[in-house]
Amino acid sequence: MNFRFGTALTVATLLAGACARRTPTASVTITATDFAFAAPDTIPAGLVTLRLINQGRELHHAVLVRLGDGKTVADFQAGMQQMMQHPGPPPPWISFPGGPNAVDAADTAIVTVTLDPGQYVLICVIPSADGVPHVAKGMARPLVVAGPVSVASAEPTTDNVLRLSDYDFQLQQPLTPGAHVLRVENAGQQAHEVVLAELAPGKSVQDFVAWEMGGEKGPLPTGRWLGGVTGLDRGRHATWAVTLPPGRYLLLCFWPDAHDGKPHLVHGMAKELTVQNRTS
Ligand SMILES: [Cu+2]
Repeated sequence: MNFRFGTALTVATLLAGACARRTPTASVTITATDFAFAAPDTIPAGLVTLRLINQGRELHHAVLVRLGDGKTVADFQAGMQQMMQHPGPPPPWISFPGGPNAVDAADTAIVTVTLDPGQYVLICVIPSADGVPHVAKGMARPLVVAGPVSVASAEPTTDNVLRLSDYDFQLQQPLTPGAHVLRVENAGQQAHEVVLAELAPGKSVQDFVAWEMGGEKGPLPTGRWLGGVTGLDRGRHATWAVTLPPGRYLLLCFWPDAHDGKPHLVHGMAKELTVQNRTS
């Protein structure tokens, strides 16, 4: 009894000591519905964990867009109009620090990113069955990231690294079933994203690429969508927490190519992988 009490006290003291040395990472909840975001108006700069809760019926994600100095939300909307008429890379005055990628209804996507102070917009560019991206149905919400940057937060501990390049996904080690925290690095020249989708039974990566190239018609060749990291500029990294049941999955990047405007998944950023217990 006394021993246990003493142990608990020691652990509590150690935890208190550890917490006192660093500022805890800020945590922000973003709720997606069909078709709106609920989120705080202002969040602190620095390391922040973003939890996207999908309370809608459709697939949603939260792309974080940072607007260049002097640019307004109205400028951004005009830029989006332009992009919808002429698909291609986004305007040069916006940047992408990463955000929580697509999850199904009732699921949550969790990423930790470093945000510089500035004016941001949260958008969902996933299209509905009518082909209209959710951003055009109301899924755009301004967000102010206010300084100063808190310096003491520690990055989450990770157990694997996913490297994005032009045009590939490289895992440091194979993914196993269970809970993981991945460091996602963009080592390419262009911005990239990663989203993980379960393959529907009997479907392959070729079926997915064919579906995308065919204008996204007919049923998706996928099952559950399990999040990832939305648009991430070159040289940046984010941390992605995901729990994986065993199965067959796709890693995908839909980012429009700087040269031909096609989604990166047709250039090789569609990778099939099997998540299974390692046999010893
Ligand atoms: Cu890409």
